[in-house]
Amino acid sequence: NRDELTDSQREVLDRILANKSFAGYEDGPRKKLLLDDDDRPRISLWGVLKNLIGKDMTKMTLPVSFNECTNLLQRSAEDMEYTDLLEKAAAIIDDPGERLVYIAAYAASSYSSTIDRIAKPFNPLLGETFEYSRPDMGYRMFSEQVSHHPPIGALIAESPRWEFYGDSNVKSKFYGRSFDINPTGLWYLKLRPNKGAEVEEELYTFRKVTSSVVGIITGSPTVDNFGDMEITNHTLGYKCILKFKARGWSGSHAYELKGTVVNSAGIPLWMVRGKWSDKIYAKKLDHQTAVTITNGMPETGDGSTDDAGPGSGGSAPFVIWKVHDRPKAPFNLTPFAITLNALPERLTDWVAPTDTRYRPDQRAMEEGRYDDAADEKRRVEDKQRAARREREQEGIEYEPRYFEKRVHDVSGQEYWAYKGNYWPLREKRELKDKGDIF
Ligand code: CLR
Repeated sequence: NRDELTDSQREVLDRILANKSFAGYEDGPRKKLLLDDDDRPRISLWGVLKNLIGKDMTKMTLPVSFNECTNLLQRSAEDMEYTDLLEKAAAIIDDPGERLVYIAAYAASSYSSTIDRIAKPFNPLLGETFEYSRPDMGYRMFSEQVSHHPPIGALIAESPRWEFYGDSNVKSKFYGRSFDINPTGLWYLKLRPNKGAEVEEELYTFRKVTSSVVGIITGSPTVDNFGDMEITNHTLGYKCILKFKARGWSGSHAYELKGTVVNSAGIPLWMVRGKWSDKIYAKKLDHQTAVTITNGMPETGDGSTDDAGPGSGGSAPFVIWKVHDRPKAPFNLTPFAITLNALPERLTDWVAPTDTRYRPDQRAMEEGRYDDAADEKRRVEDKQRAARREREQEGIEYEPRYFEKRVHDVSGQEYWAYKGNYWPLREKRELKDKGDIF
């Protein structure tokens, strides 16, 4: 309901609609792939990786059977799966501490999609783009590969109540025992709470934790996600330190996370606890519990791991996030990931020629044509190299089409800012000649 929106929320809604950002998406999200089963040949990871110790992912040429049918731009787009948490935080949560609890759950939720996905996403080509609109959820998202070495994908998602932007500057290295992936970019989240909130707009930032493929030598590879994530509300000074525990030797700490929300004075107000694979709980701390905090982490005392536990005070824990069901699917994709690469007839009128949906190698992979996928992958990568050589010969410096480097006025850090030009070009159907990379 437009009347219920604040001025700034309404402004965004009007811009999204004026650009006809939902045109082409009328058929609704795709429910299944063409394939019922991926039937990829099973190869020993260690057998292939043992000669590649010390290398990063971009310098490994692996057989396509190590790939899944997505790419890194689409893996970043998977951050949109649980944006209902952002909607909720902005629309109905008045307490800024509790809002941060929802933002923390959102930041953790994207890791649920890493389970059983031991496969290499395709590397986006320089200048490749990926758009994704969800009329049913009220947002539009756009991303572009802005650098090839190092691989950097910039992304912006816009909705009346929130805006999410940043870049995934992925550093990876194979250490022999484990394969570590560090997305080093800073992510920004603008939240526009509903009428009546003490602020019109809040800015949050956070960095992703380390993802790591472990169990390679033993033949039971698993993705683990671990490290500390600091989520900051720059507008009100609240902070949440969210600790992702490493699986450990026995796997006894698998998926666990816990964190505390503190206000600008450092007083702990909320506790977050749970598993990024399953459920996350929140618990409001009372004054009593706040005092017993030791080195920043509240102790519940009962040692429980899969719920927040009764704790020693404050109100009862409640579930704020629960993972979506995951029926068996090719490449172990989540139902959300399945929706990403769909190219219904009516969408072809709108998307850029550089959109991932037109990538022939990924399309072949998705349809189980693995030899075609390998051939096409080689062809588009050759084309990318040829374009780079041509630029070098002519002394042309590559400039991304839709994002540019700027210094952020709040974080003071360099980031990739959306130039604002993709959706208007799309609206006027002027994308047809914008790039030939496949
Ligand atoms: C994790 C969630 C983040 C974004 C992100 C970036 C890079 C992804 C990572 C996620 C998950 C694990 C990942 C990684 C790139 C490579 C790695 C997909 C999605 C896979 C598992 C490495 C496979 C190694 C091969 C040798 C098989 O928000």
